[in-house]
Amino acid sequence: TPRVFSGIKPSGGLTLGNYLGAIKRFVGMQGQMETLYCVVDLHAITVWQDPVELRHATREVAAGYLAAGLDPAQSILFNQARVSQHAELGWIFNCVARVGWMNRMTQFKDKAGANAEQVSLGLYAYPSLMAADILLYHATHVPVGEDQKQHVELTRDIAAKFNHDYKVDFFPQTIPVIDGPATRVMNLRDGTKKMSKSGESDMERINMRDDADTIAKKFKKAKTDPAALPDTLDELRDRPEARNLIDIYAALSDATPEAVITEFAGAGWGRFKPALADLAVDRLAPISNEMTRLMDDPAEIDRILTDGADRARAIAAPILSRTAEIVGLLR
Ligand code: AQP
Repeated sequence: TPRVFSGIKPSGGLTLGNYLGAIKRFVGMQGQMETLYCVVDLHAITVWQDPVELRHATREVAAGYLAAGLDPAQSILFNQARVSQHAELGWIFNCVARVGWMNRMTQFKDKAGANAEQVSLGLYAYPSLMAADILLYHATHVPVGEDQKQHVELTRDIAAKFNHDYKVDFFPQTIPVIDGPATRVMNLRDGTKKMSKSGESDMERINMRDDADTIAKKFKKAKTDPAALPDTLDELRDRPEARNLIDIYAALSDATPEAVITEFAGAGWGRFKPALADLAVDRLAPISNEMTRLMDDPAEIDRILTDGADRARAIAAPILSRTAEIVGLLR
């Protein structure tokens, strides 16, 4: 049976990249298949987090899920640390995955940079825990942004190697679901880097909870090139910043980038950027306001997450038990 799993790290405030690349698409899959959406706090601590801020960010990601339209009656919403089976299966997968596989992960190289000896062992093993997150539920579909494609492919490799090593047909081959115009929302100041929660400058990103003035200012200051908007998508090949703003407009308005180009044919950035800001405010403000309302009652968020964790555990526990049995662990 098809089953969807995905998650977001509570490593800061949610960005427009998280919204378009993940949450908006999570909502679209709800009701079509069984859906589990996790706040992956164990992944967040691969980089040091202030404990008070981590608790806040965990609840805030959950608030973002709820405010954007995820419904606890239709989806299982929970945080990873409440379901201990994630860490347990993660360890088993650390023993299945190969060091050479981890060495090929481009996200690790990007995040560690020249500092690879000093980052946590957890950051290095992150993709193996992510494989556990997915396979603990035998999830078949994982909606993610383009940046996570390599990790989902690694998940498939781990499943295949486990099945091969233990001569079983136990873990499924998961499909990464990467579609739509904004699977890789780029940094507003550098169109060759992705927009990240923890990027250096706040001007690089739109946060889901930015107010209207901030959103307008950030788009106004967003890097572009001197040329006007193009007539065809082809012209955008070497203009990553321009391409990014058009893709964002397309994703927010559920249109194709081609339709956006037609709509703004001949216009300059002076007309396009304010229109983009208005559109972003129109889409984000209701979600942001609802997040603020939800965050006033953290006990209610915790109740939803605890209930979701109980339901997630009911699926995870038998799969972990069976995995341990296959491996030969006495429990
Ligand atoms: N810029 C983006 N464009 C499209 N999708 C994105 N996602 C993240 N950034 C973009 C998608 O959001 C989901 C959750 O990602 P995550 O928060 O778990 O991890 P990340 O990709 O490492 O996100 P950040 O924002 O870059 O966090 P930091 O800065 O803390 O490392 C994923 O599906 C991801 O594809």
